[in-house]
Amino acid sequence: MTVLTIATKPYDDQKPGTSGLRKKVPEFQQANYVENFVQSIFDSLENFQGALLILGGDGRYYNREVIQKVLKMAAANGFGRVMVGQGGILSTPAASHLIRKYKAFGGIILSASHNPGGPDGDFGIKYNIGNGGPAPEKLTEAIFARSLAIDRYLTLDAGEIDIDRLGETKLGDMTVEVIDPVTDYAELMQELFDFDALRALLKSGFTMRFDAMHAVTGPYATEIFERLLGAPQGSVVNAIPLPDFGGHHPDPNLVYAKDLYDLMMSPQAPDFGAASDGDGDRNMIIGRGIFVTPSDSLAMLAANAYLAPGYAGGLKGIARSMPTSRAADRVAEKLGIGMYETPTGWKFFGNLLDAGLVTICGEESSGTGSNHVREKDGLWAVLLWLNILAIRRESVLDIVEEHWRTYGRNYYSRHDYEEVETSAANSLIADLRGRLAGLPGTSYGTLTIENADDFAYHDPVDHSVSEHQGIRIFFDGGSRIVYRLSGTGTSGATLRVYIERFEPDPARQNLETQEALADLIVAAEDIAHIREYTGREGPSVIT
Ligand code: VG1
Ligand code: CO
Repeated sequence: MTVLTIATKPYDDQKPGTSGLRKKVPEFQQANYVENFVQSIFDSLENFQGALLILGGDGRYYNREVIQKVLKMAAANGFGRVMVGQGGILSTPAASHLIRKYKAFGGIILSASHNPGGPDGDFGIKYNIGNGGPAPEKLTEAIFARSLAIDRYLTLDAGEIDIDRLGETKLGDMTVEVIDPVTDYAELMQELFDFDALRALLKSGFTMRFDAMHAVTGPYATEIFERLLGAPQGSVVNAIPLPDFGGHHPDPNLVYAKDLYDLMMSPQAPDFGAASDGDGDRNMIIGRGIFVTPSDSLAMLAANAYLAPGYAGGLKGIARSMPTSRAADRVAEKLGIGMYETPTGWKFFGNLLDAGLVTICGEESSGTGSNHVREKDGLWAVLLWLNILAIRRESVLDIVEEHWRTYGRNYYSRHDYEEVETSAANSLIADLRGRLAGLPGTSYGTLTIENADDFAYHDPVDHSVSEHQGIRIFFDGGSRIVYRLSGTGTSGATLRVYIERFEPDPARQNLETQEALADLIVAAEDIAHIREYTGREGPSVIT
Protein backbone atom coordinates (compact mmCIF):
# COMPACT_ATOMS: atom_id res chain seq x y z
CA MET A 1 0.00 0.00 0.00
CA THR A 2 1.41 3.35 -0.95
CA VAL A 3 1.16 6.64 0.86
CA LEU A 4 -0.62 9.23 -1.23
CA THR A 5 -0.04 12.96 -0.91
CA ILE A 6 -3.23 14.69 -1.99
CA ALA A 7 -3.32 18.41 -2.76
CA THR A 8 -6.01 20.39 -0.99
CA LYS A 9 -7.16 23.94 -0.28
CA PRO A 10 -7.91 25.35 3.17
CA TYR A 11 -11.37 26.07 4.56
CA ASP A 12 -11.62 29.15 6.75
CA ASP A 13 -14.16 27.83 9.27
CA GLN A 14 -12.45 24.91 11.00
CA LYS A 15 -12.13 26.57 14.39
CA PRO A 16 -12.86 24.11 17.20
CA GLY A 17 -15.48 25.36 19.72
CA THR A 18 -16.23 24.38 23.31
CA SER A 19 -15.80 20.72 22.41
CA GLY A 20 -14.16 20.10 19.03
CA LEU A 21 -15.25 21.04 15.52
CA ARG A 22 -19.02 20.81 15.03
CA LYS A 23 -20.85 21.45 11.79
CA LYS A 24 -23.81 20.20 9.83
CA VAL A 25 -23.19 16.87 8.08
CA PRO A 26 -23.34 18.42 4.57
CA GLU A 27 -20.53 20.78 5.57
CA PHE A 28 -18.39 17.85 6.66
CA GLN A 29 -19.23 16.17 3.34
CA GLN A 30 -17.60 18.95 1.31
CA ALA A 31 -14.55 17.83 -0.64
CA ASN A 32 -11.59 17.18 1.70
CA TYR A 33 -13.33 18.89 4.64
CA VAL A 34 -12.73 15.97 7.00
CA GLU A 35 -9.28 15.27 5.57
CA ASN A 36 -8.18 18.89 6.01
CA PHE A 37 -9.18 18.94 9.64
CA VAL A 38 -7.72 15.55 10.51
CA GLN A 39 -4.44 16.41 8.76
CA SER A 40 -4.40 19.74 10.60
CA ILE A 41 -4.63 17.78 13.88
CA PHE A 42 -1.77 15.47 12.88
CA ASP A 43 0.33 18.39 11.62
CA SER A 44 -0.08 20.09 15.00
CA LEU A 45 1.27 17.08 16.93
CA GLU A 46 4.86 15.96 17.33
CA ASN A 47 6.62 12.64 17.82
CA PHE A 48 3.73 10.26 17.31
CA GLN A 49 5.55 7.98 14.87
CA GLY A 50 4.79 4.38 15.78
CA ALA A 51 2.46 5.45 18.60
CA LEU A 52 -1.07 4.38 19.51
CA LEU A 53 -4.20 6.34 18.60
CA ILE A 54 -7.68 5.62 20.04
CA LEU A 55 -10.56 6.08 17.60
CA GLY A 56 -14.33 5.90 17.90
CA GLY A 57 -17.52 7.88 17.83
CA ASP A 58 -21.10 8.07 19.01
CA GLY A 59 -22.42 6.17 15.99
CA ARG A 60 -24.17 9.09 14.38
CA TYR A 61 -24.65 9.47 10.66
CA TYR A 62 -21.29 9.73 8.79
CA ASN A 63 -19.42 8.05 11.68
CA ARG A 64 -18.40 4.99 9.67
CA GLU A 65 -17.21 6.95 6.64
CA VAL A 66 -15.04 9.21 8.76
CA ILE A 67 -13.62 6.25 10.71
CA GLN A 68 -12.38 4.83 7.39
CA LYS A 69 -10.79 8.14 6.40
CA VAL A 70 -9.06 8.58 9.76
CA LEU A 71 -7.69 5.02 9.77
CA LYS A 72 -6.03 5.50 6.39
CA MET A 73 -4.72 8.93 7.28
CA ALA A 74 -3.36 7.71 10.63
CA ALA A 75 -1.47 4.95 8.82
CA ALA A 76 -0.14 7.35 6.19
CA ASN A 77 0.97 9.81 8.87
CA GLY A 78 2.95 7.16 10.74
CA PHE A 79 0.89 6.00 13.72
CA GLY A 80 1.90 2.46 14.71
CA ARG A 81 -1.46 1.24 15.97
CA VAL A 82 -5.06 2.36 16.15
CA MET A 83 -7.53 0.87 18.60
CA VAL A 84 -11.01 1.41 17.21
CA GLY A 85 -14.30 0.54 18.88
CA GLN A 86 -16.26 -2.19 17.12
CA GLY A 87 -18.60 -0.68 14.57
CA GLY A 88 -16.83 2.63 15.11
CA ILE A 89 -18.47 3.00 18.52
CA LEU A 90 -16.85 4.51 21.61
CA SER A 91 -18.48 6.74 24.17
CA THR A 92 -16.49 9.86 25.00
CA PRO A 93 -15.63 8.72 28.56
CA ALA A 94 -14.75 5.22 27.31
CA ALA A 95 -12.38 6.75 24.73
CA SER A 96 -10.80 8.87 27.45
CA HIS A 97 -10.30 5.77 29.58
CA LEU A 98 -8.73 3.80 26.72
CA ILE A 99 -6.25 6.60 26.01
CA ARG A 100 -5.15 6.49 29.64
CA LYS A 101 -5.22 2.75 30.15
CA TYR A 102 -3.23 1.89 27.02
CA LYS A 103 -1.02 5.00 27.25
CA ALA A 104 -2.05 6.14 23.80
CA PHE A 105 -0.56 9.23 22.21
CA GLY A 106 -4.09 10.60 21.91
CA GLY A 107 -7.51 9.92 20.50
CA ILE A 108 -9.97 11.10 17.91
CA ILE A 109 -13.61 11.13 18.98
CA LEU A 110 -16.30 11.58 16.35
CA SER A 111 -19.29 13.20 17.95
CA ALA A 112 -21.47 16.25 18.09
CA SER A 113 -22.61 15.13 21.54
CA HIS A 114 -26.15 16.22 22.35
CA ASN A 115 -26.77 17.81 18.95
CA PRO A 116 -29.22 16.00 16.63
CA GLY A 117 -27.82 13.60 13.99
CA GLY A 118 -28.78 12.29 10.57
CA PRO A 119 -28.00 13.45 7.01
CA ASP A 120 -29.09 17.02 7.86
CA GLY A 121 -28.02 16.83 11.49
CA ASP A 122 -24.70 17.59 13.10
CA PHE A 123 -21.32 15.90 13.08
CA GLY A 124 -18.16 16.60 15.01
CA ILE A 125 -14.48 15.74 15.37
CA LYS A 126 -12.53 16.19 18.56
CA TYR A 127 -8.92 15.45 19.44
CA ASN A 128 -7.97 14.29 22.96
CA ILE A 129 -4.42 14.36 24.27
CA GLY A 130 -2.40 11.69 26.11
CA ASN A 131 -3.98 12.41 29.52
CA GLY A 132 -7.32 11.38 27.97
CA GLY A 133 -8.76 14.88 28.01
CA PRO A 134 -9.87 17.32 25.33
CA ALA A 135 -7.06 19.22 23.64
CA PRO A 136 -6.29 22.42 25.55
CA GLU A 137 -6.85 25.79 23.91
CA LYS A 138 -3.22 26.16 22.88
CA LEU A 139 -3.51 23.02 20.75
CA THR A 140 -6.95 23.76 19.31
CA GLU A 141 -5.63 27.17 18.27
CA ALA A 142 -2.64 25.53 16.57
CA ILE A 143 -4.97 23.11 14.76
CA PHE A 144 -7.12 26.00 13.55
CA ALA A 145 -4.05 27.96 12.40
CA ARG A 146 -2.81 24.92 10.50
CA SER A 147 -6.23 24.41 8.86
CA LEU A 148 -5.98 27.91 7.38
CA ALA A 149 -2.73 27.07 5.59
CA ILE A 150 -3.05 23.39 4.76
CA ASP A 151 -2.21 22.43 1.18
CA ARG A 152 -1.93 18.63 1.28
CA TYR A 153 -3.01 15.62 3.26
CA LEU A 154 -1.60 12.12 3.53
CA THR A 155 -3.63 8.99 3.07
CA LEU A 156 -3.17 5.39 2.06
CA ASP A 157 -4.12 3.76 -1.17
CA ALA A 158 -6.23 1.08 0.54
CA GLY A 159 -9.74 -0.36 0.49
CA GLU A 160 -12.37 -0.55 3.23
CA ILE A 161 -11.19 -1.76 6.61
CA ASP A 162 -13.51 -4.18 8.42
CA ILE A 163 -14.36 -2.46 11.71
CA ASP A 164 -17.08 -4.91 12.73
CA ARG A 165 -14.92 -7.96 13.41
CA LEU A 166 -12.92 -7.95 16.65
CA GLY A 167 -9.19 -8.47 16.28
CA GLU A 168 -6.13 -7.12 14.51
CA THR A 169 -5.41 -6.38 10.86
CA LYS A 170 -2.58 -4.61 9.10
CA LEU A 171 -3.11 -1.35 7.25
CA GLY A 172 0.21 -0.56 5.58
CA ASP A 173 2.73 -0.53 8.43
CA MET A 174 0.06 0.22 11.00
CA THR A 175 -1.97 -2.28 13.04
CA VAL A 176 -5.71 -1.73 13.35
CA GLU A 177 -7.18 -3.38 16.43
CA VAL A 178 -10.96 -3.56 16.63
CA ILE A 179 -11.96 -3.79 20.29
CA ASP A 180 -15.15 -4.28 22.25
CA PRO A 181 -16.15 -0.72 23.19
CA VAL A 182 -17.66 -1.70 26.54
CA THR A 183 -15.26 -4.17 28.23
CA ASP A 184 -12.55 -1.86 29.58
CA TYR A 185 -15.05 0.77 30.63
CA ALA A 186 -17.23 -1.71 32.51
CA GLU A 187 -14.12 -2.97 34.33
CA LEU A 188 -13.23 0.55 35.42
CA MET A 189 -16.72 1.12 36.83
CA GLN A 190 -16.38 -2.06 38.90
CA GLU A 191 -13.17 -0.71 40.42
CA LEU A 192 -14.86 2.53 41.48
CA PHE A 193 -18.24 1.33 42.74
CA ASP A 194 -19.56 -1.31 45.08
CA PHE A 195 -21.25 -3.62 42.59
CA ASP A 196 -22.31 -6.04 45.35
CA ALA A 197 -24.18 -3.27 47.13
CA LEU A 198 -25.73 -2.21 43.81
CA ARG A 199 -26.84 -5.76 43.06
CA ALA A 200 -28.37 -6.00 46.52
CA LEU A 201 -30.20 -2.71 45.99
CA LEU A 202 -31.68 -3.89 42.71
CA LYS A 203 -32.65 -7.22 44.28
CA SER A 204 -34.45 -5.44 47.12
CA GLY A 205 -37.23 -4.25 44.83
CA PHE A 206 -35.63 -0.92 43.92
CA THR A 207 -36.65 -0.02 40.36
CA MET A 208 -34.91 2.13 37.77
CA ARG A 209 -35.14 3.28 34.20
CA PHE A 210 -32.18 4.42 32.13
CA ASP A 211 -32.96 6.17 28.84
CA ALA A 212 -30.08 5.80 26.37
CA MET A 213 -31.90 8.06 23.89
CA HIS A 214 -30.87 5.79 20.98
CA ALA A 215 -27.34 7.04 21.47
CA VAL A 216 -23.99 5.56 22.39
CA THR A 217 -24.67 4.56 26.02
CA GLY A 218 -27.16 1.84 25.00
CA PRO A 219 -24.65 -1.03 24.88
CA TYR A 220 -22.75 0.24 27.95
CA ALA A 221 -25.90 0.64 30.05
CA THR A 222 -27.36 -2.71 29.03
CA GLU A 223 -24.13 -4.48 29.97
CA ILE A 224 -23.71 -2.67 33.28
CA PHE A 225 -27.27 -2.31 34.61
CA GLU A 226 -29.00 -5.35 33.18
CA ARG A 227 -26.21 -7.91 32.82
CA LEU A 228 -23.72 -7.09 35.57
CA LEU A 229 -26.10 -5.61 38.13
CA GLY A 230 -29.20 -7.65 37.45
CA ALA A 231 -31.72 -4.90 36.73
CA PRO A 232 -34.71 -6.44 34.95
CA GLN A 233 -34.54 -6.53 31.18
CA GLY A 234 -36.16 -3.37 29.83
CA SER A 235 -34.74 -1.17 32.60
CA VAL A 236 -32.63 0.37 29.83
CA VAL A 237 -34.84 1.90 27.15
CA ASN A 238 -33.96 3.26 23.68
CA ALA A 239 -30.87 1.08 23.99
CA ILE A 240 -29.98 0.63 20.33
CA PRO A 241 -27.74 3.41 18.97
CA LEU A 242 -29.24 4.83 15.77
CA PRO A 243 -27.47 7.09 13.25
CA ASP A 244 -30.20 9.72 13.68
CA PHE A 245 -30.99 8.97 17.36
CA GLY A 246 -34.53 8.10 16.28
CA GLY A 247 -34.99 11.65 15.01
CA HIS A 248 -34.58 13.19 18.48
CA HIS A 249 -32.06 15.46 20.17
CA PRO A 250 -29.97 13.08 22.29
CA ASP A 251 -29.89 15.73 24.99
CA PRO A 252 -30.91 14.56 28.46
CA ASN A 253 -32.84 17.54 29.76
CA LEU A 254 -36.41 18.39 30.66
CA VAL A 255 -37.23 19.25 27.07
CA TYR A 256 -35.71 16.36 25.11
CA ALA A 257 -36.05 13.63 27.72
CA LYS A 258 -39.60 14.62 28.52
CA ASP A 259 -40.93 11.04 28.40
CA LEU A 260 -38.64 10.01 31.20
CA TYR A 261 -39.45 13.14 33.16
CA ASP A 262 -43.20 12.58 32.79
CA LEU A 263 -42.85 8.98 33.91
CA MET A 264 -40.83 10.00 36.96
CA MET A 265 -43.51 12.51 37.95
CA SER A 266 -46.33 9.96 37.52
CA PRO A 267 -47.74 7.41 39.99
CA GLN A 268 -46.00 4.65 37.97
CA ALA A 269 -42.57 6.17 38.52
CA PRO A 270 -39.73 3.79 39.35
CA ASP A 271 -37.43 4.77 42.23
CA PHE A 272 -34.76 6.19 39.98
CA GLY A 273 -34.57 7.58 36.45
CA ALA A 274 -31.53 8.63 34.44
CA ALA A 275 -30.48 9.41 30.89
CA SER A 276 -27.35 10.24 28.94
CA ASP A 277 -26.55 12.13 25.74
CA GLY A 278 -25.29 11.32 22.24
CA ASP A 279 -21.71 10.53 23.22
CA GLY A 280 -22.34 9.37 26.79
CA ASP A 281 -20.68 12.13 28.74
CA ARG A 282 -23.79 13.85 30.10
CA ASN A 283 -26.28 12.65 32.67
CA MET A 284 -29.74 13.46 33.89
CA ILE A 285 -30.82 12.29 37.33
CA ILE A 286 -34.47 12.15 38.39
CA GLY A 287 -35.86 10.62 41.54
CA ARG A 288 -39.49 9.74 41.97
CA GLY A 289 -41.15 13.15 41.89
CA ILE A 290 -37.90 15.13 41.83
CA PHE A 291 -35.59 16.33 39.09
CA VAL A 292 -32.07 16.90 40.41
CA THR A 293 -30.49 19.89 38.68
CA PRO A 294 -26.98 19.11 37.43
CA SER A 295 -25.52 21.80 39.68
CA ASP A 296 -27.22 20.26 42.72
CA SER A 297 -26.18 16.81 41.58
CA LEU A 298 -22.53 17.88 41.56
CA ALA A 299 -22.86 19.18 45.12
CA MET A 300 -24.70 16.08 46.35
CA LEU A 301 -22.30 13.66 44.68
CA ALA A 302 -19.36 15.52 46.18
CA ALA A 303 -20.92 15.46 49.65
CA ASN A 304 -21.65 11.72 49.48
CA ALA A 305 -18.84 10.38 47.27
CA TYR A 306 -17.04 8.85 50.26
CA LEU A 307 -19.76 6.16 50.30
CA ALA A 308 -18.32 4.65 47.10
CA PRO A 309 -15.11 2.60 47.30
CA GLY A 310 -13.34 4.69 44.64
CA TYR A 311 -13.73 7.84 46.75
CA ALA A 312 -13.65 6.40 50.27
CA GLY A 313 -10.42 8.27 50.95
CA GLY A 314 -12.16 11.63 50.44
CA LEU A 315 -11.89 14.30 47.79
CA LYS A 316 -8.89 16.50 47.06
CA GLY A 317 -10.97 19.33 45.72
CA ILE A 318 -13.94 20.21 43.54
CA ALA A 319 -14.05 22.16 40.27
CA ARG A 320 -17.05 23.57 38.46
CA SER A 321 -17.50 25.66 35.38
CA MET A 322 -18.20 29.30 36.13
CA PRO A 323 -21.90 29.34 35.14
CA THR A 324 -22.59 26.24 37.27
CA SER A 325 -24.41 27.10 40.49
CA ARG A 326 -22.40 27.60 43.61
CA ALA A 327 -24.06 24.72 45.49
CA ALA A 328 -20.83 22.70 45.29
CA ASP A 329 -18.85 25.59 46.83
CA ARG A 330 -20.70 25.10 50.09
CA VAL A 331 -19.81 21.41 50.14
CA ALA A 332 -16.14 22.19 49.49
CA GLU A 333 -16.19 24.72 52.28
CA LYS A 334 -17.67 22.24 54.74
CA LEU A 335 -15.22 19.52 53.70
CA GLY A 336 -12.36 22.00 53.95
CA ILE A 337 -11.11 21.27 50.43
CA GLY A 338 -10.24 23.46 47.43
CA MET A 339 -12.88 24.83 45.07
CA TYR A 340 -11.98 25.90 41.52
CA GLU A 341 -14.04 27.88 39.01
CA THR A 342 -13.18 27.35 35.34
CA PRO A 343 -14.57 28.46 31.98
CA THR A 344 -17.23 26.33 30.30
CA GLY A 345 -15.94 23.12 28.70
CA TRP A 346 -14.24 20.04 30.10
CA LYS A 347 -10.82 20.93 28.67
CA PHE A 348 -10.27 23.39 31.53
CA PHE A 349 -10.51 20.67 34.19
CA GLY A 350 -7.61 18.63 32.76
CA ASN A 351 -4.77 20.52 34.41
CA LEU A 352 -6.50 20.57 37.81
CA LEU A 353 -7.12 16.82 37.65
CA ASP A 354 -3.60 16.04 36.42
CA ALA A 355 -2.08 18.15 39.19
CA GLY A 356 -4.14 16.29 41.80
CA LEU A 357 -5.89 19.47 42.93
CA VAL A 358 -9.41 18.17 42.38
CA THR A 359 -11.20 14.82 42.36
CA ILE A 360 -14.70 15.74 41.16
CA CYS A 361 -15.74 18.23 38.48
CA GLY A 362 -19.05 19.35 37.07
CA GLU A 363 -20.97 21.64 34.79
CA GLU A 364 -24.53 22.91 34.92
CA SER A 365 -25.09 21.40 31.48
CA SER A 366 -25.53 17.86 32.86
CA GLY A 367 -21.84 17.08 33.05
CA THR A 368 -20.22 15.43 36.06
CA GLY A 369 -17.04 13.41 36.29
CA SER A 370 -13.96 12.64 38.32
CA ASN A 371 -10.28 11.89 38.08
CA HIS A 372 -11.04 8.36 36.78
CA VAL A 373 -10.98 9.77 33.22
CA ARG A 374 -10.49 13.23 31.72
CA GLU A 375 -14.00 13.72 30.32
CA LYS A 376 -17.35 14.07 31.95
CA ASP A 377 -19.00 10.70 32.33
CA GLY A 378 -22.74 10.09 32.22
CA LEU A 379 -22.87 6.49 33.41
CA TRP A 380 -20.30 7.19 36.11
CA ALA A 381 -22.64 9.83 37.59
CA VAL A 382 -25.58 7.42 37.43
CA LEU A 383 -23.55 4.69 39.14
CA LEU A 384 -22.30 7.04 41.85
CA TRP A 385 -25.90 8.06 42.58
CA LEU A 386 -26.92 4.41 42.72
CA ASN A 387 -23.99 3.60 44.99
CA ILE A 388 -25.05 6.38 47.36
CA LEU A 389 -28.67 5.16 47.29
CA ALA A 390 -27.52 1.58 47.89
CA ILE A 391 -25.71 2.60 51.08
CA ARG A 392 -28.06 5.28 52.42
CA ARG A 393 -31.26 3.43 51.47
CA GLU A 394 -33.18 6.69 51.32
CA SER A 395 -35.14 8.10 48.40
CA VAL A 396 -33.59 10.62 46.01
CA LEU A 397 -36.14 13.16 47.26
CA ASP A 398 -35.11 12.68 50.88
CA ILE A 399 -31.43 12.99 50.05
CA VAL A 400 -32.01 16.18 48.05
CA GLU A 401 -34.17 17.82 50.69
CA GLU A 402 -31.79 16.92 53.45
CA HIS A 403 -28.93 18.42 51.43
CA TRP A 404 -30.84 21.67 51.02
CA ARG A 405 -31.63 21.84 54.72
CA THR A 406 -27.97 21.37 55.54
CA TYR A 407 -26.35 23.58 52.91
CA GLY A 408 -29.17 25.81 51.68
CA ARG A 409 -30.69 25.62 48.20
CA ASN A 410 -29.35 27.30 45.10
CA TYR A 411 -32.37 27.83 42.86
CA TYR A 412 -30.99 27.59 39.37
CA SER A 413 -32.14 27.75 35.77
CA ARG A 414 -30.64 28.27 32.32
CA HIS A 415 -32.56 30.10 29.61
CA ASP A 416 -31.37 29.43 26.07
CA TYR A 417 -32.16 31.54 23.02
CA GLU A 418 -31.25 29.20 20.19
CA GLU A 419 -30.44 30.02 16.56
CA VAL A 420 -30.39 33.75 17.14
CA GLU A 421 -28.83 35.86 14.41
CA THR A 422 -25.07 35.83 15.08
CA SER A 423 -24.50 39.57 14.70
CA ALA A 424 -27.41 40.38 17.02
CA ALA A 425 -26.06 38.01 19.68
CA ASN A 426 -22.57 39.48 19.37
CA SER A 427 -23.96 43.01 19.66
CA LEU A 428 -25.91 42.12 22.79
CA ILE A 429 -22.76 40.83 24.48
CA ALA A 430 -20.61 43.71 23.22
CA ASP A 431 -23.17 46.22 24.45
CA LEU A 432 -23.32 44.57 27.86
CA ARG A 433 -19.54 44.43 28.08
CA GLY A 434 -19.35 48.13 27.31
CA ARG A 435 -21.76 48.95 30.15
CA LEU A 436 -20.18 46.71 32.83
CA ALA A 437 -18.37 49.46 34.70
CA GLY A 438 -21.57 51.46 35.18
CA LEU A 439 -23.71 48.57 36.47
CA PRO A 440 -22.65 48.28 40.13
CA GLY A 441 -25.03 50.20 42.36
CA THR A 442 -27.91 50.18 39.85
CA SER A 443 -31.19 48.56 40.87
CA TYR A 444 -33.71 46.34 39.12
CA GLY A 445 -36.85 46.02 41.21
CA THR A 446 -35.65 45.06 44.66
CA LEU A 447 -32.35 43.73 43.31
CA THR A 448 -29.20 45.84 43.42
CA ILE A 449 -26.11 45.00 41.41
CA GLU A 450 -23.08 44.63 43.62
CA ASN A 451 -20.50 43.80 41.02
CA ALA A 452 -20.23 42.91 37.32
CA ASP A 453 -17.36 41.55 35.21
CA ASP A 454 -16.26 39.65 32.13
CA PHE A 455 -14.94 36.33 33.44
CA ALA A 456 -11.27 35.60 32.78
CA TYR A 457 -9.64 32.37 33.94
CA HIS A 458 -6.08 32.15 35.15
CA ASP A 459 -5.09 28.49 35.10
CA PRO A 460 -3.26 27.86 38.39
CA VAL A 461 -1.22 25.02 36.86
CA ASP A 462 0.08 26.26 33.51
CA HIS A 463 -0.74 29.95 34.14
CA SER A 464 -2.50 30.34 30.79
CA VAL A 465 -5.20 32.99 30.65
CA SER A 466 -8.59 32.58 28.94
CA GLU A 467 -10.55 35.78 28.59
CA HIS A 468 -14.15 36.69 27.73
CA GLN A 469 -15.66 33.54 29.19
CA GLY A 470 -19.00 35.04 30.16
CA ILE A 471 -20.50 38.21 31.66
CA ARG A 472 -21.22 37.88 35.37
CA ILE A 473 -23.66 40.08 37.26
CA PHE A 474 -23.63 39.71 41.04
CA PHE A 475 -26.45 41.07 43.20
CA ASP A 476 -26.60 41.99 46.86
CA GLY A 477 -27.66 38.90 48.78
CA GLY A 478 -25.75 36.44 46.60
CA SER A 479 -27.90 36.10 43.48
CA ARG A 480 -26.20 35.97 40.10
CA ILE A 481 -26.92 36.20 36.38
CA VAL A 482 -24.42 35.03 33.75
CA TYR A 483 -24.61 35.68 30.01
CA ARG A 484 -22.53 33.84 27.44
CA LEU A 485 -22.69 32.60 23.86
CA SER A 486 -22.59 28.89 23.17
CA GLY A 487 -19.54 27.39 21.49
CA THR A 488 -21.21 24.17 20.30
CA GLY A 489 -24.07 25.30 18.06
CA THR A 490 -24.01 24.82 14.30
CA SER A 491 -26.47 27.44 13.07
CA GLY A 492 -26.60 31.06 14.16
CA ALA A 493 -25.75 31.82 17.76
CA THR A 494 -27.19 30.57 21.03
CA LEU A 495 -27.41 32.98 23.93
CA ARG A 496 -27.32 31.28 27.31
CA VAL A 497 -28.56 33.12 30.39
CA TYR A 498 -27.77 31.41 33.71
CA ILE A 499 -29.81 32.50 36.71
CA GLU A 500 -29.16 31.62 40.34
CA ARG A 501 -30.48 32.54 43.77
CA PHE A 502 -29.43 31.17 47.14
CA GLU A 503 -32.11 30.27 49.68
CA PRO A 504 -30.93 29.31 53.17
CA ASP A 505 -34.41 29.11 54.74
CA PRO A 506 -35.81 25.52 54.67
CA ALA A 507 -39.34 26.94 54.76
CA ARG A 508 -38.73 28.54 51.35
CA GLN A 509 -36.88 25.70 49.65
CA ASN A 510 -39.86 24.13 47.93
CA LEU A 511 -40.91 26.80 45.48
CA GLU A 512 -41.23 26.20 41.76
CA THR A 513 -37.86 27.21 40.28
CA GLN A 514 -39.05 29.76 37.70
CA GLU A 515 -41.22 31.37 40.38
CA ALA A 516 -38.35 31.48 42.83
CA LEU A 517 -36.25 33.21 40.18
CA ALA A 518 -38.99 35.47 38.79
CA ASP A 519 -37.46 38.82 39.76
CA LEU A 520 -34.05 37.78 38.42
CA ILE A 521 -35.61 36.63 35.15
CA VAL A 522 -37.14 40.09 34.72
CA ALA A 523 -33.81 41.70 35.61
CA ALA A 524 -31.98 39.50 33.09
CA GLU A 525 -34.13 40.97 30.33
CA ASP A 526 -33.92 44.54 31.61
CA ILE A 527 -30.14 44.45 31.95
CA ALA A 528 -29.35 42.92 28.55
CA HIS A 529 -32.35 43.94 26.39
CA ILE A 530 -32.64 40.40 25.08
CA ARG A 531 -36.00 40.97 23.38
CA GLU A 532 -34.78 44.02 21.55
CA TYR A 533 -31.60 42.34 20.26
CA THR A 534 -32.95 38.90 19.45
CA GLY A 535 -36.52 39.70 18.50
CA ARG A 536 -37.57 36.81 20.77
CA GLU A 537 -40.36 37.01 23.31
CA GLY A 538 -38.77 34.36 25.49
CA PRO A 539 -36.20 31.56 25.62
CA SER A 540 -36.49 28.52 23.35
CA VAL A 541 -35.27 26.07 25.97
CA ILE A 542 -35.44 26.36 29.74
CA THR A 543 -33.48 23.87 31.78
C1 VG1 B 1 -22.12 23.16 26.04
C2 VG1 B 1 -22.24 23.23 27.54
C3 VG1 B 1 -20.89 22.95 28.18
C4 VG1 B 1 -20.35 21.60 27.68
C5 VG1 B 1 -20.32 21.58 26.17
C6 VG1 B 1 -19.94 20.21 25.63
O1 VG1 B 1 -21.23 24.16 25.59
O2 VG1 B 1 -22.73 24.47 27.97
O3 VG1 B 1 -21.01 22.98 29.57
O4 VG1 B 1 -19.06 21.36 28.17
O5 VG1 B 1 -21.61 21.89 25.65
O6 VG1 B 1 -20.85 19.26 26.06
P1 VG1 B 1 -21.72 25.57 24.99
O7 VG1 B 1 -20.48 26.26 24.54
O8 VG1 B 1 -22.69 25.26 23.90
O9 VG1 B 1 -22.43 26.25 26.12
V1 VG1 B 1 -21.13 17.88 25.16
O10 VG1 B 1 -21.94 16.82 26.02
O11 VG1 B 1 -20.28 18.13 23.97
O12 VG1 B 1 -19.94 16.92 25.00
CO1 CO C 1 -21.81 14.98 25.20
